[in-house]
Amino acid sequence: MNPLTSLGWNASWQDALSALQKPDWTAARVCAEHKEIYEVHTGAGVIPARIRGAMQWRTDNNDQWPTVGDWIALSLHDAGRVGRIEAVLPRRSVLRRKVGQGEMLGAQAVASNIDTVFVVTSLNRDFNPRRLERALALVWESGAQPVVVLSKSDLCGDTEERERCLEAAHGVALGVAVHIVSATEGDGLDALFPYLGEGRTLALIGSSGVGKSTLTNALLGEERQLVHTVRADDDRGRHTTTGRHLLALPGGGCLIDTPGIRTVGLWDADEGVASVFADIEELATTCRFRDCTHTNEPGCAVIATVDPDRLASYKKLQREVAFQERRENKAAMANTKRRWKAITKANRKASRDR
Ligand SMILES: Nc1nc2c(ncn2[C@@H]2O[C@H](COP(=O)(O)OP(=O)(O)OP(=O)(O)O)[C@@H](O)[C@H]2O)c(=O)[nH]1
Ligand SMILES: [Mg+2]
Ligand SMILES: [Zn+2]
Repeated sequence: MNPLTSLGWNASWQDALSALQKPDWTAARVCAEHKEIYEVHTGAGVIPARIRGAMQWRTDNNDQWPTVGDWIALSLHDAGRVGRIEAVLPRRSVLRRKVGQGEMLGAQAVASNIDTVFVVTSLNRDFNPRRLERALALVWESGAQPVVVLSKSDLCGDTEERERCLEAAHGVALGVAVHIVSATEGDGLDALFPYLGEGRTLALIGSSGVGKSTLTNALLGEERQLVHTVRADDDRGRHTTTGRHLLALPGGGCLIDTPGIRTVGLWDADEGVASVFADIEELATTCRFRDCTHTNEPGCAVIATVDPDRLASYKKLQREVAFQERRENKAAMANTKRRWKAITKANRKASRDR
């Protein structure tokens, strides 16, 4: 089989490439991103590639920069030893995170064209349903399918504790599969294999130290990703994985290991929030008042039913989304104003010159 097919290349990607009408450009997939250089898989192997007219990309939407997982149109140079990224084919799914602060706030594509995202969280003591909720919102928004992976089951000897975590995970991850694994012991991995295979792309996200790279190595069947086994305080501290890497799996398909995201930033996650809290949104339709804020209104179906902690995090996420929308609108308005100013100026000059 064509190695690119194994990585997910298919007829509809071919159509997207053909539509560019550049017979010299060839298909490739971004495997890793360094400062100015990308590693891309051409089917014949992995080669370094630069991007066409860097300045042009930079002034464009930052979000359109090539990212790990992107299918790209590549031109080959130097007898095929190096490539140049000519275009990014329209993404089918994209995982984004919030970067920067204040006025510099923006979204960064973390990985694209993913089918399934393993949201990894450690059973150890790090387990935090609120964080899981946020990560799930991010995944729903990306267009990929989330799966919860509770890791390090070997460190959680207490069955009661395990049950509690499992129940809590099911509670926030409605309709999402939850699996318990130990990557070091090899327990529970069988249940993960159905998500892998020819043409499928998997990504792993989760806090630093939860065991994403250890799981990656276990699924690869070889030690490809660096893991600090001596790290005693294994749920905190430094980030071992520093970049995102797309790795081909021996049984077909590929996976993207990511560095731990310290805080899962939300971006344009309105739909994501709605999916995670589908039950609340559903209940809200039965509140007595249509604009019920579920705070202290009489006849509120939400307060009566939903766990207060869960309701609080629902509201917090909603506020966060609303805040980001306002900020985006502001930025959009400033942009329009700037453009109008330029147009008016040009018009004035034109009428003066006439
Ligand atoms: N006991 C046990 N330890 C594990 C397991 N999985 C990972 N670890 C340990 O947890 C620590 C962190 O594992 P990593 O795989 O590097 O974690 P990571 O999520 O990739 O972390 P970052 O790359 O920093 O985001 C290491 O010391 C691993 O040996 C497991 O299933 N059981
Ligand atoms: Mg890692
Ligand atoms: Zn209500």
